[in-house]
Parts: sequence; C-alpha cells; structure tokens
Amino acid sequence: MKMVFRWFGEGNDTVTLDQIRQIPGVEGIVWSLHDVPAGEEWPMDKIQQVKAQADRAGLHMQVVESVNIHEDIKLGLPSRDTYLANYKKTIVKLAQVGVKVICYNFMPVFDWVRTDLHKPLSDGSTALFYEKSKVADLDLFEQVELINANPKFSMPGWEPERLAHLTELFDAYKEVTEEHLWANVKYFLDEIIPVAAEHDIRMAIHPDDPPWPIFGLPRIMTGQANIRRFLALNDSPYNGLTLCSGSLGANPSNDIVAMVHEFADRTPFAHIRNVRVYENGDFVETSHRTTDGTVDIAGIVKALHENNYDGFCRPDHGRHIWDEQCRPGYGLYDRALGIMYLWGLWDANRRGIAIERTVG
Ligand code: DNO
Repeated sequence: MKMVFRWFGEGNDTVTLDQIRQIPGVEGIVWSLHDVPAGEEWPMDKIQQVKAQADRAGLHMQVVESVNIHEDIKLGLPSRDTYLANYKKTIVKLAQVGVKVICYNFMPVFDWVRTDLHKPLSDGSTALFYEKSKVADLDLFEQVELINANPKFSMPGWEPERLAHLTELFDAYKEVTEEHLWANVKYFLDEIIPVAAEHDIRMAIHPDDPPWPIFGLPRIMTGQANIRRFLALNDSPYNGLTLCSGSLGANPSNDIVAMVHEFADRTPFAHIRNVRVYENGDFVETSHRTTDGTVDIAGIVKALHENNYDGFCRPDHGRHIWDEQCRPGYGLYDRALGIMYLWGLWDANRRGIAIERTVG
C-alpha cells in the first residue's frame, strides 16, 4: 500500500507540502491543475511547476485527481471528440512527469454533494453532512449563490464555469438516461484507454458520491454490479477503479469488503474514510476509525492486505478538529490521524493480528 495525500496546490490549500511530508509513510501528493477548465489540454509549464514543488518537498506526484471530463463527453455530443483529443494530449504530458494513475469521475454536472459542510458533532468538531430529504427540495440556485459569495476556495465539482451554466446543463441532461451514460462512458473508455495503456497510466474512475441519482440526473457508478459492468466495458488493466469507501459506504447495502476482493487487481487507487449512515438515509462523515462509523474500515484494510494491495491509498475527508480552518473535509489533522489508523491496521495485518469487527 503506497500512501499519498491530496494537495490542492499553492494558494489553494491551507496544508503545506512541508506538513505533508511529516506525516508518517506519505510518499507523494495527489494533485490536479484546479484552474484549468474541464476539457482543456493541460499546459506543460503548469504541470512542471507542480513537479518542481513536489520535488523540492521530496514527494512524488504519481497520482492525479482529477483530470475532469467535459460535460459534452458525458452527454455524448459530437463536440466530445475535441475534448477527447485534449484529454489524450494531457495524458501524454502527465506520463512525461511520471504520473501513473489518473482518477476521474463520470457524474453529470456535479461532483460530490453535501447539504452541510460544517455540521457540529458531539465532540465539538464539525464535518460534512448529507441530509437526504434536503436534497430532494434543495434550491440549487440558492446554493450556487452561496458558493459564489465565498470564492476563497473553489470546490471540486462546483467550479464557477460549471455553475454559471447550470440551467443549460440541466436542459441538456433532460433526455439523458442511465443507458445513455453507459454508452457515453464506453465511448470515452475506448478512446482513452489505449492511450493510457501506451503511456503506462492507469485510469481509475471514482464512484458517485452519494451513490444514487440526484436532482433527477442519472448516476451509474453506484455499487458492485455496476462497477463490474463498468470494468467489463473495456477489459484492459488500465481501465480501473478508485475504490472510495466513503462514497460507496453511504449506501449501507454496498459490501465494500466484497468489492475489494472482487476488484483488487483493477484498483490502482483507494480512498479510505468512514461515514455514519442513519436510518433515514442521512449520513455524516466521521473519523476514520471503524467504531466511529458504519463502514468496516478494518475489514477493508484486511481485505486489501489479503489481496497484497500495492496500489496507492489516501485518507479521505476528515472532520475539522482542533479549530483548524481548512477546505471542507480536507484539513491536515484529522486526515493525518486517519493515516495513522490505516497504518495501524495495515501493520497489524502484516503481523497476523486479528481485529474483531466492532462497528459502533
Ligand atoms: C471528494 C473527492 C471527489 C473526487 C472526484 C474524482 O472529495 O473524492 O471530488 O476527487 O470525484 O474525480
């Protein structure tokens, strides 16, 4: 298991590279060019800039999250070929600086969705929260205004250029069903995977978060059967999965341990975090510890170990603790604690120490 840590870039993150390299066992950053709009070719000078920063800190940059996919590709519009050509050029450039994995998602319009970014928890910390009933009648346009009013950090998936076109995007998706999305993702894979394979970069799709359709938009990366179908669309080892325990875990019927066993060799990247799911379908993000949530983190790490997992792994969203002011979900402290829990589990497995399932 190769530990990495997400970093949003100079001026776009409260966490520094010097802090990251002091977290035990972290070898590299998970990065992106957040200011390049989806669909555009990444400029080499900006890529080199991140490389120089990572080199200086003694961290590698083998994992990119994400090279975002232009909506026209998801919609299957004729203009997709231009954006696919740009995507391929970006892959070639990323290979030149040693990138090995590209994480991306295929969610229409939005990336991850929460209803509260700072839900107070009983221990005095705050965390990301999803209130199921609220999404049903959430005023999207009000949300967009809220985000635009606080432009300090751009939220992944809520980029200004995307939000500016919300109405048009919703119109464009009116007739798009899940089956259209399947056909469009296959078209994407058949174009991109041969280029990724030629340049030894493993593509790793991220599950939908939450793993069900929202705002009437289709979502397909939602559970084990669909992941199986996705991987079979293009059977290359370069067509892989980002196994995100928190995204998939928001649906309690997802058996993530079983998914690790089934998909381990097609999983170049794992995001590991916990959530607590309530009976009404709401969920809150918790510490990484198994007993704090409803996801069997200990079981997942055990399954990764049993499958000799040698892919990349990062802790995922953490709570905001010790008064840290940070990007929602992406503070230093709770994610660093998460890493130490993951290492603890990993080392226990290496020594053959059995860990009972104790979900709180
Ligand atoms: C949320 C992240 C996602 C992820 C993308 C991958 O914190 O896990 O935004 O980066 O869905 O493209």
